[in-house]
Amino acid sequence: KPLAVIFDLDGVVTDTAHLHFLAWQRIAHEIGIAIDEQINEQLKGISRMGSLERILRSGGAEHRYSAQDKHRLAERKNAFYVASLQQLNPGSVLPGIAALLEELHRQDVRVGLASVSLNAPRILEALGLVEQFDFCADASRIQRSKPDPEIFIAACAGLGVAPANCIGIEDAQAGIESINASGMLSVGIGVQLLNADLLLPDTAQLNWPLLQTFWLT
Ligand code: B16
Ligand code: MG
Repeated sequence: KPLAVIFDLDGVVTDTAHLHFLAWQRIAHEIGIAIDEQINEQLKGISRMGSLERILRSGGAEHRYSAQDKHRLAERKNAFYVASLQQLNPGSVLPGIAALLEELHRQDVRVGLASVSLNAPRILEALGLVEQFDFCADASRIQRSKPDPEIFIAACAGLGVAPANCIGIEDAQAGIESINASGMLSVGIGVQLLNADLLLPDTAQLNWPLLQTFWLT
């Protein structure tokens, strides 16, 4: 029976969280809200508009902006963020990931992407990884963001593999909840995550023999 591994992007394949943070910090500064790396932790795996709402709430400013204002702020953040993506290159892939992707293909394990980022296609392009993914869930067609399982279920369906035969890899708590609710096995990257079926400190620990052992036990 076919098996698949489905990756989150930001925090698992590459570290774009810091670039998201710098772009949000610029927007927050412009509207007089101070944000720190701690709030950034809560924005991981959360959609663009969801992130803006949290930032506004943290500054007690959630009622100060109309829907149209919020739309403009989110677009402005994205323009800063997209400009910063020019820094990405194949060297920006996190440790262990490129080797794991190659090994999965050698083992005939299907490879999917479940990122809520609307910029995922251009990020994979910049990393030189487009060919390595058999199916990428289309974030623009996802109605409910992580922790809802929708995006991981869409990735399983696109790969043609039942969730019970898929492993999902995530660095965000919302992402682990999403994987668990989809019926897949969850691998968490980062020591503070709760409820992951397997927890690893960083991506350098990821390899096929380890995932295979985890799968079979
Ligand atoms: P965009 P992931 C997520 O990526 C990021 O973790 C999150 O911080 C970001 O707000 C979200 O993508 C949306 O990104 O503004 O580019 O559409 O972890 O799901 O790969
Ligand atoms: Mg992530």
